[in-house]
Amino acid sequence: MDAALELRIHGLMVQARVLEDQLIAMVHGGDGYFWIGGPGEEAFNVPLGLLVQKGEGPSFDYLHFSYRSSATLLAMGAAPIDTLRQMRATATDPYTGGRNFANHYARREWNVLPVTSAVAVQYSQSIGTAHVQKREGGTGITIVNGGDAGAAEGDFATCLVWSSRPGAELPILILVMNNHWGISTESRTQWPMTDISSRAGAFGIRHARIDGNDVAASWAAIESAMDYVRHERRPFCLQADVSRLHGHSSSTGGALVDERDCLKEFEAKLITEGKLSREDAAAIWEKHRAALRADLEIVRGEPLPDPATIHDYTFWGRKEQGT
Ligand SMILES: Cc1ncc(C[n+]2csc(CCOP(=O)(O)OP(=O)(O)O)c2C)c(N)n1
Repeated sequence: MDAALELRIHGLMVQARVLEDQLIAMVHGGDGYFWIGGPGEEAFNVPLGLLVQKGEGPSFDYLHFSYRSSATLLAMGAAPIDTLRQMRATATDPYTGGRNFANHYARREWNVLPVTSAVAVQYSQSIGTAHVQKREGGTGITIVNGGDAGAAEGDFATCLVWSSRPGAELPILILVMNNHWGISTESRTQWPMTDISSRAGAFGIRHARIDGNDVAASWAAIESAMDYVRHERRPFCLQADVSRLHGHSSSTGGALVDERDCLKEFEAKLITEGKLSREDAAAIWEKHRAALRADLEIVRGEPLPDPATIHDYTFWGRKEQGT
């Protein structure tokens, strides 16, 4: 990676981290109800977002994300204010109209399917878009990610089975973000293996495990796995070992915990290598903090959903409308 790309990644990582800090503060300050998000996954999630083939329809990548994918969305070009809107559950939330938790995105024009709170179901759903892409040809792929604990669900096994059928292999990049926890269950008490991606080996699926706290390792692994899935039209399973820097969610307090911090490490590396000065780094943090403070003021002035719309987008609402 050249220095310009590294600096771009650093800026997005800072923006993503500041956004998550702001979301946690919103919950503590009464501007939201529940936080769950991705601080500690930025070194992997930002490169992922920059490498996505973004657009609508099967020629582009379909994205089945988890609630910790905020940095990927930002790297794809999402506006941070929209995440604040979802946190405050305003009518202006473009993802769900104020109807779901923060970091539960959905964007049709970028093939971002709705994030669900029920863990791992995305692994089953991803088979559908990958089937379409297999049929259509082209270079669009399906990318699905989820956590280490969720990989124990049948949905993950379903994904391995359906993506590897001989002669009907699917173009899916299957990601497992291993933060070593499922709420309060330690990964080592759940899994006999430390590399969950190795389960894909039993299905003849290529797989790899990387240090997801390392930007360069993440970039290289994602680029090469994507290249394989795009052109061979076969699945690849990649595990990224990451941190969970503020615990599981606001349900466990949301306080900072003592784990490796990919952003601290990356920023220190850029400073040591003379690619970034301490002053410029501080200015980048402050720029994003100030922008988010201003965004929050805007969002505080926006309306909540009209109670009359409560049945919109529900099966009940469809019945009422006779459709
Ligand atoms: C099907 C289902 N079972 C249980 C839960 C409760 N739950 C929410 S998050 C979570 C932990 C998931 O851990 P992991 O898959 O490792 O992802 P992480 O949150 O650590 O990123 C659980 C058990 C749920 N949301 N959905």
